[in-house]
Amino acid sequence: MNIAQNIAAGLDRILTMEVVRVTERAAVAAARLRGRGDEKAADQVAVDAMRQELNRLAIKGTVVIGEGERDEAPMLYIGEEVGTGKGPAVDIALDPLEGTTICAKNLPNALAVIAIAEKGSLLFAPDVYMDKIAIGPGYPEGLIDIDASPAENLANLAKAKGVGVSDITACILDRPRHAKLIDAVRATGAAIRLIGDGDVAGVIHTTDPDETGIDIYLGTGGAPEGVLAAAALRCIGGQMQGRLILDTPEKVARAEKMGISDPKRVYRAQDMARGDVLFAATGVTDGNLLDGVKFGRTFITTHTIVLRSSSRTVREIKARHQDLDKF
Ligand code: VTB
Repeated sequence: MNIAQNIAAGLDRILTMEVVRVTERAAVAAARLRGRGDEKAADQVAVDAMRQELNRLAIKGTVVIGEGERDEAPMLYIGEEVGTGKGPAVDIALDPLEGTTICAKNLPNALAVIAIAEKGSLLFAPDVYMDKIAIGPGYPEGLIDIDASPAENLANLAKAKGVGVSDITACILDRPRHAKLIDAVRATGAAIRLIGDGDVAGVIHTTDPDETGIDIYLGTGGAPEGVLAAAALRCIGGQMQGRLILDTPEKVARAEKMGISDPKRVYRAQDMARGDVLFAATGVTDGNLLDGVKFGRTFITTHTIVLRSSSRTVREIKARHQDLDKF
């Protein structure tokens, strides 16, 4: 496909490289505030850096998943137009610092993330919880089911992997609301990796269990993070199901306003991120898949993963930034 055809098809291929700079900048900015115990400050610098870089991209972009509604987020709010305005019309889901608390505590797996998709192809998810289940690639479609018990899902996964359930590790957010889920998983003999935050990374980790040690993601986390994770899985492969938790009339009404008519609908990864999708994540703190930003004496090193659904290419980019004045 040549560039003109590519633009016509939706996403410009050049964007795949250009987008790296966006998450790199956000990650470097946040990493300067790693371990300072100030979540807000780390998030703010990441937002500023991401927005600045995003506005240099040759796109006509609209933020559909961002820092919040316009009245609560001054920058990268839902509906904000970003990019130079010249280029493909795209929808953008982003989280300049996914895992603000882990960054503030300097714990593993804080990321700067973005997904860019053809206009109209990302789920407009309200900022509510989403029940999620995800596994990596290479398993028959339908192996996991959000409505089945954890025991059933774990047994089916173990069987398909050719191991015992006790060889399976589930990743779950460490939250009181997950007490029952945690008990149910432990009762099967499976191991759990409890994470403090960062379920985008948690879901992505299922795509490479040999490297990350995680086979399945279970539990409820943010719905916006669910769409970001779904975008990544669309590119790498794997299966995910999510259901919004709309447990009050106010949440149902909010979702309706965003075009969600069936509050109980189960979304698969391909329903949350349709069409051609680009996904990029740069490590802020060291993690299982990505290294964190390293500040050297003469250069800064960043580690980024860039994915594209149409080609399913997984690129890892380790960059040395020598022009330190820019950062
Ligand atoms: C997760 C996690 C985020 O929010 O989505 C979580 O990925 C869910 O909300 O890093 P609670 O913290 O209320 O459980 C974060 O922890 C923070 O946005």
